[in-house]
Amino acid sequence: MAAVNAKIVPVLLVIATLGPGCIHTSQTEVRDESRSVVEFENETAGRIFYETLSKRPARLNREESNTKVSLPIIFSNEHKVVTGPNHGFNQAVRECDTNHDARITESEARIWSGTR
Ligand SMILES: [Ca+2]
Repeated sequence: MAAVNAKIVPVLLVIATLGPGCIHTSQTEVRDESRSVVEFENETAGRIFYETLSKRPARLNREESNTKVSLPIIFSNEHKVVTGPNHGFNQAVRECDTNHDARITESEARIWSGTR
């Protein structure tokens, strides 16, 4: 019986030391990708593309994942991964360059921007 108490007491002391508080760690990591290489048919195609890209809501250009690990009352850890700005650019290129030839034509840019 005394041996059991000897093991439980340190655990209880740790819990008592932590008290009602909880050790919480939070970390946000930005992961970006390399920017897609793309060319524009002409200056107008590039201008339309970049103007449309700049008007897009930020939520369309980002992805987020969130991992939470917790041991109730004692410990919790949150790890968030967000994508960087190149992800949004690459996503826009994939949407705009409909035939995927790494060349955005004025027509593709106009269709993508909705300014036909
Ligand atoms: Ca194209």
